[in-house]
Amino acid sequence: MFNFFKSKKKPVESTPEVASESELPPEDTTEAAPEAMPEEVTPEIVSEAVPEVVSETIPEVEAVPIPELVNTGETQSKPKPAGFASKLRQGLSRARQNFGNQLSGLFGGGKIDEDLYEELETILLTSDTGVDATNLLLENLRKRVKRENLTDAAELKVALQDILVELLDPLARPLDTTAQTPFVIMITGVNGVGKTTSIGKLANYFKLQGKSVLLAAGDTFRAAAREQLMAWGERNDITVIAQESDSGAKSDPAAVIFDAVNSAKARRIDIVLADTAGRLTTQLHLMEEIKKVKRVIRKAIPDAPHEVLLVLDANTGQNAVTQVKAFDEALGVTGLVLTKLDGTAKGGVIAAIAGQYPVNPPALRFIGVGEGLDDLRPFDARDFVEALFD
Ligand SMILES: Nc1nc2c(ncn2[C@@H]2O[C@H](COP(=O)(O)OP(=O)(O)OP(=O)(O)O)[C@@H](O)[C@H]2O)c(=O)[nH]1
Ligand SMILES: [Mg+2]
Repeated sequence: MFNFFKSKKKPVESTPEVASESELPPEDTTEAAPEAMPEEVTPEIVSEAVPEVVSETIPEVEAVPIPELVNTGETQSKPKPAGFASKLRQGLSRARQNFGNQLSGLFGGGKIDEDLYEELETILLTSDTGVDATNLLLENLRKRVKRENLTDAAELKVALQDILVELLDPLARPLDTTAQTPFVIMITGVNGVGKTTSIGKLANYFKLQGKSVLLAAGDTFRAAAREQLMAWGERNDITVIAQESDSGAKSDPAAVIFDAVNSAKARRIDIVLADTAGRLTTQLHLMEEIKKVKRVIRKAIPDAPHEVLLVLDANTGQNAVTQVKAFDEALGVTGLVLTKLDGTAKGGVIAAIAGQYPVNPPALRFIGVGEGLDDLRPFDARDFVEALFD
């Protein structure tokens, strides 16, 4: 289950409601107790009056015009799709050129035989679809060919599209943020996958729905991470809770996020988006740290975080599947965000994830197709497949 809430930034933060670690209730007995919060950790509310914006880590965010359709050599007889459908098409142009063009070669005509299935298998595997999903897709395609007495390869395109939609549709479960206030979303994932950027885009997404949003700068590890999030806060005109930059102390991400959640509670903010530092699943101490963050959030709100969003980079191929398993084991992932689909020529990674979970697949909440504020949207299986090849 996933939910999000956003809050509008108040003009000037006069009274930061900062909860120090001394206010933390005792740990649950069911889980390992987190280490005591360091004394120095006193996150503060950083209002939009943020002095500096670290521009080199942040892409320029400007008015987002509807992008032109990329000419991929396909005949564009259909009217130009509007809004995100257009962005999605444009974002997936590399994957479409690669995957779609190979398929059109295959489905150009001729008879359906073993050679064709073999060639399709190769195309799927080299598009990051993974062995399980590829086998499943081929099996379902064969069944359909038999059931519908298809004989011409040209008829396979629509059949494959339908079968892919069937595979991906169970992942398309949108995030409902309405049941709790504040709705606390913890963002996690390996280094550089697009966590912080996705938070900026999500803040914009929720704000456009009229929700109030607050950001928690829980990446206290990487240099400039705080400034990067503050810049997104500034762009979205929302409050960011962060540790003082000049404290010099090694801060505790759990304490920062704990304070942010309490602040959101006090101010009746709809959605808290908590950033965390990137970490490899093999860095066991960092995986322990992120578990602690989750436990400490529960001290502020017992059923929070309401959503644990794992961000995945579409370019990582099969590694994405491994990441889902490892983060889920550590944290109980409730939703996925797949970023950088615009940068990949493959795009089969969603199917690979679906192929791993024939029952109860993880929910793919959002996909990212660019660096702009408006480049992240809820996942829709049919739109995705049609943008991938048509
Ligand atoms: N093309 C493209 N770039 C993206 C997308 N999402 C994020 N990026 C870029 O990926 C880079 C890393 O993004 P961050 O948001 O800093 O990633 P992160 O996971 O927070 O990184 P760490 O905090 O260092 O672990 C930045 O240059 C982003 O602009 C996307 O959907 N498409
Ligand atoms: Mg980050």
